[in-house]
Amino acid sequence: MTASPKPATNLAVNADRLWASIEETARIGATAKGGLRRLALSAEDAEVRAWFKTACEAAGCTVAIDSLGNMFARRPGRNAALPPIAIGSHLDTQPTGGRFDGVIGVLAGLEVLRLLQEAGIETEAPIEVINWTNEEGARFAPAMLASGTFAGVFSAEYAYSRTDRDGVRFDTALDSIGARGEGLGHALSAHFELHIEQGPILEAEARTIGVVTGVQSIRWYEATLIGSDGHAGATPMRLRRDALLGTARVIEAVHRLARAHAPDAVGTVGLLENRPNSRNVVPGEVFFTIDLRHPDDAVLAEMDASLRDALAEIATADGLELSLEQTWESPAVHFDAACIARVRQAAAAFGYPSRDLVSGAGHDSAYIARVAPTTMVFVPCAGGLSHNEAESATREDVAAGANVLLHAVLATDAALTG
Ligand code: HGY
Ligand code: MN
Ligand code: MN
Repeated sequence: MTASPKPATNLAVNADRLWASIEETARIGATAKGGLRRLALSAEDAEVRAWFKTACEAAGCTVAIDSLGNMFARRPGRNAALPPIAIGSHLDTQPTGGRFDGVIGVLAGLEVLRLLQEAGIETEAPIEVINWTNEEGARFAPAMLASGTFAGVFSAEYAYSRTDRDGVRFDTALDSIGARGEGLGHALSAHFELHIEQGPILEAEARTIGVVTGVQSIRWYEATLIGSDGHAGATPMRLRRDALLGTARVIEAVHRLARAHAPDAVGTVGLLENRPNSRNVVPGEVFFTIDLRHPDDAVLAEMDASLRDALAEIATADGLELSLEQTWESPAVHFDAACIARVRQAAAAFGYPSRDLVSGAGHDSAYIARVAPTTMVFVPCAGGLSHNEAESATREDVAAGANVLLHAVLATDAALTG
């Protein structure tokens, strides 16, 4: 490939081609309501991974897979000694997920590869588009498990040992779709991620681009309340130890705790297994999860203490046994100032209205920020809706986000060349 002239600033992605790729991959794991079910390391995940590999190879890349199944589509640059500039996100989804969460980040990366190949532009550094395994944490907790392992936050053994709610281990699932590659961890010159905001701010303020300055703090818990199974007809109310009633009180307490730290705190009980779950048995045991978040680590630590007090009080008052384990903590993240500035400049160069914001959702970039200069680009989604089959974004906004991503990457490459 011959050296090419400096890319024109009016270089823009092919919006139709990018949208067509989103539509094409949306058929893999499509749900009846127009969403996606592509759980990590499922057959649907395997199918979209194969699609992604073929598309990247057609765009002139080599595709490597590491020991966690992370996929790296690398386009060579002039200087092979430079670590690649990465564009990463995820192709796995929630069980009733949307067609844009994670997907636009990976497919916008593919569009950048296609555009550079079409325009015959040779960058100084290699460009690497990454599909991070199991970002959602819906099947294997915690979220961002594979990018966290790449960043050295978790050991590979820990990641492999994580099981889904059917008891299937991560490594067993990885091997079941032939997604276990080799090696773990390599240098990156930078990491950029395009994502829908998954919240209401950009749409409400009619902004096209979110300049993401960081990610809020997250804590996940697993809990079990144990009471006593009983006959729904013959057990007097005063003698019951109803674990589901206790769980209902916990759910109310979690909501009260988040409201007490409004407007930034959020709290969710999202997964619940009621046992024996029979219509005429007083529930004797409930397993459930708690997700607490706040932009400030110190406030989240206070919320943690209040949560523990509240749950202990409920268990005592209802005569229940409580086991509560914090299973994940992802501290607040501040992204790289130079990368943020390039996103801001690229948005301004295209005349896209933008604003800074901190991500409410977790992302692979939160962990990759520990090992490489990292930031994110947000675009609006309708009603701020996400993790919902009705999730939607416009073709224009997705293309705008991809243009900002493209030029932030090219500006990074120019800085590396300089
Ligand atoms: O949980 C999250 O914020 C992300 O969707 N994994
Ligand atoms: Mn996501
Ligand atoms: Mn998600």
